[in-house]
Amino acid sequence: MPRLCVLGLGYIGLPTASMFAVAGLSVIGVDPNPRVRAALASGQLPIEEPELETLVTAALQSGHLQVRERAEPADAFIIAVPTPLEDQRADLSYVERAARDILAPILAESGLMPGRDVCIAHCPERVLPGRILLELVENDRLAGGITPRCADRAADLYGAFVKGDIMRTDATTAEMVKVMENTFRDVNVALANEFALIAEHVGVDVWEAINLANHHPRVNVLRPGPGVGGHCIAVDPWFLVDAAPQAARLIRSAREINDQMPEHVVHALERLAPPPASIALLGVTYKAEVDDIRESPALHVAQLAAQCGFDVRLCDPHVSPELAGLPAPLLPIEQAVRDVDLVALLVDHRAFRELDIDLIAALVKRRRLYDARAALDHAAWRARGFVISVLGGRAAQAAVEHTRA
Ligand code: SAJ
Repeated sequence: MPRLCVLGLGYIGLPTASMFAVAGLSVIGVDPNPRVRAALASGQLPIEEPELETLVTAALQSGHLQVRERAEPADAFIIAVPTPLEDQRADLSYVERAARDILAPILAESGLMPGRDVCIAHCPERVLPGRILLELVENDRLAGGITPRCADRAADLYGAFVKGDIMRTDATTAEMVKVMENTFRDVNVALANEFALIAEHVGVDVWEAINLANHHPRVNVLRPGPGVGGHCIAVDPWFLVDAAPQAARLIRSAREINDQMPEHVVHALERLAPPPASIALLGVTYKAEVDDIRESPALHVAQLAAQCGFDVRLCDPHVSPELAGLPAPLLPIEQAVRDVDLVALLVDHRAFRELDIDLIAALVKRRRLYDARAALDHAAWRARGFVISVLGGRAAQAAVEHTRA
């Protein structure tokens, strides 16, 4: 069995390293962050992901996965490090540093030729946070080699645990496919968000309209919301805009529409309870049931609301209270809603959908609710006397009139 070294033990590197280890490979998992290594050493997970704890525990207990600060000699290396967005361009410095650390000394000392003597491939990860383990195994995946032989070698490696098809291509096409997939989703969410804005103007409930439209056999409108976040969908389309600014017009517009949604939400909040009203924002992460706040639209809403003069409190059971740099205090639900003028749902975590409405009604100062995900049981909230406004909802305007009256 080959020996493998995985650089980066984050959302992708940790599940990938563990999968290979459980499949029987000897895996060195490398992360320079001492907090990540300490968490794993004490049996804690540095990230939240369903079923991951069981997999990582099995990998560590088998002895096949060993966690280290630095890379060690191996037959194959997988680089799984971040590519954050800097001024709408990818910051590749982590990838470059990892590649330099591993490859440069080997190539300099040995005179080996990339593609001939050392195989290099790009195998972009396309798993969905929340379903990572299932999709790592079941999804079809890309092996993008810098030569056909490199693609074959990468496909052989991933064949250790992937059940989906492993499709061979070149490295650039592999990256184009990944970015196109995320752009496809971004543009489709933007369309749903644009429908929501239009529906508010014409007095139609967008949720009802989408539901009806989706009965058409070739239509699948996605869900409007407070914007698009996460480390990929909110980021990848900019790479296409950067590569061909003149051609990427629809893609740029979609990005702009999604990026403007937090502002739209804050305007709706202002209409329901003008600043300096106190407001409890439910949800900080970029989507439901994850702990990831990268590019989170909920965070943008919180920042804008604070700038507008709202007295903002945040609540998110998936986010650690130790997290620094939030724009407002992160509080348990009872403290977050106590004496507030307005409660706003930004992320449809199950914990919020199952809230004790009587408790919330008893704690708030004024019973006003904004639902940016159409995720709550509005009849139940209304029965407790809440005035409700829903993003893209017909009731939005009526609620505003009612509040003014
Ligand atoms: N969103 C909506 N409405 C929707 C769907 C999503 O507002 O109907 C928002 C979410 O709230 C979130 C954002 O879009 O803020 C992205 O969420 P997501 O669940 O669509 O996707 P991610 O970012 O968690 O994962 C995506 C996936 N890509 C595609 O589905 C094409 C995943 O397969 C990729 O591996 C991942 O990006 C990645 O890392 O590239």
